[in-house]
Amino acid sequence: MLKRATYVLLCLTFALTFAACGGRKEDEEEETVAKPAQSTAAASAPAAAAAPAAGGATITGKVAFTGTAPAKEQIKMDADAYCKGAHAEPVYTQEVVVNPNGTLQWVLVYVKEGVTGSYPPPATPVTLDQKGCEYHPHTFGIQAGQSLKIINSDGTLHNIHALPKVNAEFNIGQPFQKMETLKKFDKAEMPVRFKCDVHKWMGAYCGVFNHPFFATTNDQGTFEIKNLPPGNYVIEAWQEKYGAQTQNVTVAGSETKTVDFSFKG
Ligand SMILES: [Cu+2]
Repeated sequence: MLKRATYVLLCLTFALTFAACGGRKEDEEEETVAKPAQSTAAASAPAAAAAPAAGGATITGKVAFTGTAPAKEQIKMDADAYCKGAHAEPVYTQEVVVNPNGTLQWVLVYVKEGVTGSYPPPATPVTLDQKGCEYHPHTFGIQAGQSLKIINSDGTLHNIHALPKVNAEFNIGQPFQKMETLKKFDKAEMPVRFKCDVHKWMGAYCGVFNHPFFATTNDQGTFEIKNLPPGNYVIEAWQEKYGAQTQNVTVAGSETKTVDFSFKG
């Protein structure tokens, strides 16, 4: 308790002097503030695709799962009393989430090839919330240059450690509840893993794209990519355990085409 208090005091002193907290490297893009997080609903919502010009084609589909689902693995949060106390029900890893309808949640689906033209990053940030000592959402897409708002909704220390290979790595301590940090990835990269150095069970993935044509499957296993200009595209579906699959699709006008995927356990 005393150690924690000392750390907090040190951080505050540091913050006043250098506007930095958590022992990270200086980074001009980074902004850390302790202020109330946005509403829970907004914070937990899957990362929405940015809004390109309306119109164009829609690609929709479902990611099915066949074979035997791996046994659900319960997360033991005993190492941190706050985390353990945040859950009345057992918590399971999200590496493979098979929905009741036999589909997969948290699959990133995106246009891998075929996008022409440039799509400036939207001004609205994508939110990654640390809540109940889990990341929300578990997988998401973001545009290169778009802000990623990292929120600590927990009354415990989280350390968000991004492990990109193309972009710059970052590692930020967020010791206070309601702390927010803004980060950006400059270049397209897929996937980028996040981990927490304090809670070994915490993990999330994002894809960084030069366009807004990406989506994450929901609890029905479906996805929707909207406003695609006419063209030939390669669509990829990526699942952290089962890897990636691609399909080709051609769209014209404002038609809707279905592209379904299936992963085998
Ligand atoms: Cu953590």
